[in-house]
Amino acid sequence: MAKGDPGVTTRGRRAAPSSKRAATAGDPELVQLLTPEGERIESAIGPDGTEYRADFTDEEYRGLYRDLVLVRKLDAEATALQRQGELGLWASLLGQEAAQVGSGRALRTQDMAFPTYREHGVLYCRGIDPIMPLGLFRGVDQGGWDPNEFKFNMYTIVIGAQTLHATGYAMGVAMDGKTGSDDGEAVIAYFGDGATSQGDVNESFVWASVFNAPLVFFCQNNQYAISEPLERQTRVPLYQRAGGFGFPGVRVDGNDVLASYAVTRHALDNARHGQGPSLIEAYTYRMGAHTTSDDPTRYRIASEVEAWQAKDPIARMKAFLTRQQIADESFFAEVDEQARAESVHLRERVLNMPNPEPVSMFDHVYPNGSPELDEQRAQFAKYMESFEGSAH
Ligand SMILES: Cc1ncc(C[n+]2csc(CCOP(=O)(O)OP(=O)(O)O)c2C)c(N)n1
Ligand SMILES: [Mg+2]
Repeated sequence: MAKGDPGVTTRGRRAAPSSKRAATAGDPELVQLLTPEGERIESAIGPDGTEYRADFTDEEYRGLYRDLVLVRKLDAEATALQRQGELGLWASLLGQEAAQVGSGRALRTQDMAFPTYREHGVLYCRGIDPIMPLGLFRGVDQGGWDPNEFKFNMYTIVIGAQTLHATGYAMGVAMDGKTGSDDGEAVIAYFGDGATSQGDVNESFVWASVFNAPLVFFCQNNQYAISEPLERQTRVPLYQRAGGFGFPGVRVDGNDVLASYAVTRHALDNARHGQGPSLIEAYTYRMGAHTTSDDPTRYRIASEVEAWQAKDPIARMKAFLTRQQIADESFFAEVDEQARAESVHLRERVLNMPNPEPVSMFDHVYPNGSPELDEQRAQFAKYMESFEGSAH
């Protein structure tokens, strides 16, 4: 989606005016700009009094919808490929599209992202070929994209570890004097609700805070860490943890792409201007399994999933576009057709991915190689040659 700077306006710390909607009915702690029914809320007030709004052009609204649909379709294709034995594993983002597209589109070109293993939507927004994570989960490469080129680090499966990497990186950004202006750099670290119990994440909070690092901690609270429910991670809303570490926290409706965008853009801009870290808790739900190795029917009930299906991030955007006459049936059909064509293309390319030569495992260990590695490679090549001609 081509985007200049959509009208994200925020006003700092002031009391919520009664005419504005501070939150959704029933939950006074959730920044929301689009209800599950697709009703647009003009502005929302965060816990520190910040007023969030996001006014896009019609084309930008349609672009966000297209992103959501494409990201979901490609993810579904990857799940199907795993089921057919073409991928070793897949961690689906089903239900988390708005949190990822909203925050991913809020990044400016110079901003750096540190993902977990589920950020396929953010990866897509960074302009990375969506086949890249499929190569990783097919086991034919280690990820394959250049983190510096796309400003999107490698997937990290060790829970919470990337928050430390992001903190060190963000401290470096500040030390290099790259903050303090509109062109400043900001960093975003993604992690899950379960990860908030990890020492790494809490240590990152401490370091980012005391060094005033330009870092946005973006927690997708999808209610589960595999089978472990949120109630086993915390007794307080996760965003409130930030206060104890000395930086602001906000909870956003992670199924609302507009609010996810507005809150993330505001936090990133604060960071790039030298105002330090913040925590965003994107309140969402993992509608599918943890990964294709998981069976969620063992630990959660169907009615819970159904309740969240009613809050579907794509359905509410579609309802909004229809209600406001920003898009019609022909647009929705065209997006569906694009998604179908791109997923077919993805499938064809995955099936044609070459298996790596075993000796290639020695590549990329060091940027410039090493004599020891050269020796090991030569030994291994000789070993592999010994099988040539035999049926092994
Ligand atoms: C350090 C570490 N411990 C355990 C695991 C196994 N593990 C993989 S995913 C996961 C749950 C993570 O839950 P959450 O942080 O909520 O992220 P989600 O997958 O729900 O997005 C666990 C425990 C791991 N990968 N790394
Ligand atoms: Mg989780």
